[in-house]
Amino acid sequence: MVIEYGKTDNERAIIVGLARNSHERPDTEESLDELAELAFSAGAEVIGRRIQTRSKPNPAYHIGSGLVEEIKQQLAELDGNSVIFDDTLSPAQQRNLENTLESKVIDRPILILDIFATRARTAGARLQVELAQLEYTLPRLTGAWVHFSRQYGGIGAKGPGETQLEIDRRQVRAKIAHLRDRLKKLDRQRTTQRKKRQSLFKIAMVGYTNAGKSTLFNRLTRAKVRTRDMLFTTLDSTTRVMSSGYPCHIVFSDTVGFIKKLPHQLVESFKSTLEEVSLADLLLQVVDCSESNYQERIAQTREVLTEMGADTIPYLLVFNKIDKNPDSHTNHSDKAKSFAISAAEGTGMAALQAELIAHSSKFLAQRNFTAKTSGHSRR
Ligand SMILES: Nc1nc2c(ncn2[C@@H]2O[C@H](COP(=O)(O)OP(=O)(O)OP(=O)(O)O)[C@@H](O)[C@H]2O)c(=O)[nH]1
Ligand SMILES: [Mg+2]
Repeated sequence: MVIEYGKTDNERAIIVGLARNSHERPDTEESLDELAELAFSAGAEVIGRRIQTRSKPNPAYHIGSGLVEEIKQQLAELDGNSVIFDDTLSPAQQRNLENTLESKVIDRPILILDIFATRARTAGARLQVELAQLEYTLPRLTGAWVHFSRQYGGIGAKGPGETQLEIDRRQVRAKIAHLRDRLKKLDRQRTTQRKKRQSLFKIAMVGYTNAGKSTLFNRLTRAKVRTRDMLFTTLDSTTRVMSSGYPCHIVFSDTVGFIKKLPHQLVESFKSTLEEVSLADLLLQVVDCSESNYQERIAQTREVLTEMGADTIPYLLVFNKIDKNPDSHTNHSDKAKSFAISAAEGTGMAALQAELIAHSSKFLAQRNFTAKTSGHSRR
């Protein structure tokens, strides 16, 4: 992946992951690769990585206290100033680590929130990110955390809004209520638009970030949504209605991608953006099959869909980027129908579109049947 964020905000970080046993180590390695990519996207330079195998996280420090000391030394030797953990830290763990390491301590959720904050462009996305950041920060508003996060700045201290994160809990709660209120107003507009589309067949792209959802969306609708080789290019939803070549009008939606350990505050505050997904009649689950761990990513996407209550919506697995990896798409254990395509080159699109036509015909027949029968029952 080409990462564009060369500038580093002077953030020099050691990244840290835990494996429960030796079998889990390769997974932790992969997860740390992704964490490094996230760190780089957020403007940090990764100067070291550590993995510890232990059956249970240490309640005080997440990792063992011996490793904490080693990391402290390594930070001093390499002139590092922050440590990024792959797992969510409890407020107490974060506080203890910052006090002992005397440096900034970040976890994966705060890193993801930070990237969202940098990428948010539209009013809706900015409000939603700010809300998620405040929800995440609220339980962490202790003297020590505020002291460190304010002292160090950089990752974890960025916000899309015009105001700085307030340090007083009461003020934060009031701000949360205010943001919810503003979001509700925005939602009303979205709801009106959605109502107009209620009776149409709705298809939404879902999947891991950078899988090629927007590229597929553009190919299906001839839209020009921004696509890039970087994490979280799309943060808002785009919708296009198509009829040419289909038996009825189809509403296609492109929206924000998922990632492993997506902070639940983000899922919660992006609820309205993600309604394009939860209200869809069919999901196209886009999978980048050129990634070695694409199987795991299928499962992680399904997990987020379950969290959103969208796991019962029918879906097709769309294995994308077959131009990079022509064979791997056949290896999957999922029961859903699958298609192998290259959204970039247009390969395999005919079979996928034939399936969409079949689904929309079925939808149309069902809608007509329902209209007829409910008409009879009224008489
Ligand atoms: N080789 C190849 N690259 C592709 C294909 N489809 C998409 N890409 C590239 O993959 C990168 C990500 O594509 P996007 O469409 O932006 O992915 P996305 O899933 O919308 O990503 P986010 O919005 O960041 O979640 C871009 O650089 C695309 O050009 C494909 O079929 N083959
Ligand atoms: Mg996209």
